[in-house]
Amino acid sequence: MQKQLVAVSVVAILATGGAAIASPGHAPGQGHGHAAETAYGKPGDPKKPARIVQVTMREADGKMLFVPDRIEVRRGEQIKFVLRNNGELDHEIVLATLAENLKHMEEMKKNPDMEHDDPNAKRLKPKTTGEIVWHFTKAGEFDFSCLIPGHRESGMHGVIIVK
Ligand SMILES: [Cu+2]
Repeated sequence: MQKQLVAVSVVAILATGGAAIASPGHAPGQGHGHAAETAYGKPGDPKKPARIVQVTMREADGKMLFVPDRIEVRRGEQIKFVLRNNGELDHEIVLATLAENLKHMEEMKKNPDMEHDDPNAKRLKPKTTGEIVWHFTKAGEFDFSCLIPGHRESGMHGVIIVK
């Protein structure tokens, strides 16, 4: 019985350690005390009301784009981005500050298979849909981009204005 208890607590410690390692390592702006808060807000709560904003990803005439590419938000508003990839290629959306996304884009060039499973990002295969719920707690101008190498440069970015 005693032995079993020890085994259980070791497992618990390992599980906790694993979770810490699995937390987003390449999401700048995090880790300022409150874990999830960033310069552009924080992950939303799906149980709370959210305004739906549909964003479509696609390619057109050698360009790649988000429709719309300009989204206005009131500070404090929670947005549910309803995402659809209408293109022929994989695409992703990464919400961040412009500086962070530009830096991240360079990292992606070195490591193109980097997968984004963070609350501020979603990667979609062609003809699939997804969602991001984000709570915009801070005013400012932020960026959303597809950081798959070559895509942002082909036009795949937009601006979120939080007033
Ligand atoms: Cu893309």
